[in-house]
Amino acid sequence: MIHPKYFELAKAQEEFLAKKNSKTSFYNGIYDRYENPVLTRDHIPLTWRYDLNEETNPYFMERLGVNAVFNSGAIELNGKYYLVARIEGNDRKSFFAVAESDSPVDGFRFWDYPILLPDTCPDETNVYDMRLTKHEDGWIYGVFCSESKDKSNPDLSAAVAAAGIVRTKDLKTWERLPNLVTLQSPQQRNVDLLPSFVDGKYAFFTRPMDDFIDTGSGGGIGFGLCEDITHAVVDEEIITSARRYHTITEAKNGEGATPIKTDKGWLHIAHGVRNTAAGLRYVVYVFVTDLNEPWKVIAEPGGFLIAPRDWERVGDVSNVVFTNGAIATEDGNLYIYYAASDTRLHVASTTIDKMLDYAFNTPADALRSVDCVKQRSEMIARNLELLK
Ligand code: M1P
Repeated sequence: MIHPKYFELAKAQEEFLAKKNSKTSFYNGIYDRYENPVLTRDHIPLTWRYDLNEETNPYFMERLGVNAVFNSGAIELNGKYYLVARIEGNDRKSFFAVAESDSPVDGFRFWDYPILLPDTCPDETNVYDMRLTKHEDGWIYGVFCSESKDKSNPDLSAAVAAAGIVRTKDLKTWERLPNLVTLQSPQQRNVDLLPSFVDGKYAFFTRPMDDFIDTGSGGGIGFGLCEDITHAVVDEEIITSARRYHTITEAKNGEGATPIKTDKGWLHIAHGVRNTAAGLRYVVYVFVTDLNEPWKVIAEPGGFLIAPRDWERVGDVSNVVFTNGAIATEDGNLYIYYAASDTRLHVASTTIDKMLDYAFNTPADALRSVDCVKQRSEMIARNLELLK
């Protein structure tokens, strides 16, 4: 017998999932924010959380709760929008699941089951933050963080982060490939695979790290090539977008959404981290790299694109916005899926044209207060002249 409470909760969830989303009054001319998150733990099917059987679950308790739904890879396929979300159970283990919608801003529903990855890494404890790449070789790749206990370190919390790689044609059947090996860097997180070959090779944007949390000598976002994706080895990483003192990327600098090819270069929507008395603060920022030499930054506007605002600031890991997925549609629209405080997933909408204008015409970080004041005063002077 199905517990009667199920029908009550199912009706309420149905109403919640049917809610339309709309733009907020937030304005900066660059992108729009939306009222409702596109994915939350309330989007998780009841069948994933409750045992529906009244005999085995007389109190209708959540048996396998879900804590958060956040950092999601994103892709458009055959006119539908798909998010491969990071779902974190109450047990702190993350896993992936596909949510599908006809709209980029609302209506996302999870498929019946989460993704069961092939179990090829016996030491792997946790997986998260999948980036999806529609590669020119015909596969859709998913690159994610594969986390294991660092057995060489007696510290109970010591862990090792590596880039796991899977591939699929339909988001249903996933082939697991060996984890990426980066010969110069002991740990990796936030790795993105470029959709195009570079010199006939697979091109990765990496985030070299000495340690699981601290990037240490890792200088920012790296770039490296590999011949064989089925045994991916990057011999050499060069730094693309560097971490810099007293900027939004001082503590960490990591790739976000899979780079988007535009007429003017590869558009990167990445994240930067700085340290504060209240802990690490994560923001989303933009840079563009050369189409033919994608390791070369050709535009990097100063400061952040998206920083946590209002209720986005509060969650499991507060003061964080993070993206690992964006969808550029054929008609030039761009949807950036950004998670707030490791708890829920929001969307911002803009266009490729606006992002390129933002990237190429917003002043770069002048790096020193005095130069930032000069930069601002020059614009003020031009404006005051216009207003005369
Ligand atoms: O908690 C904030 C983010 O921390 C990590 O990102 P990074 O490697 O840049 O520090 C990731 O665990 C990410 O999932 C998380 O949102």
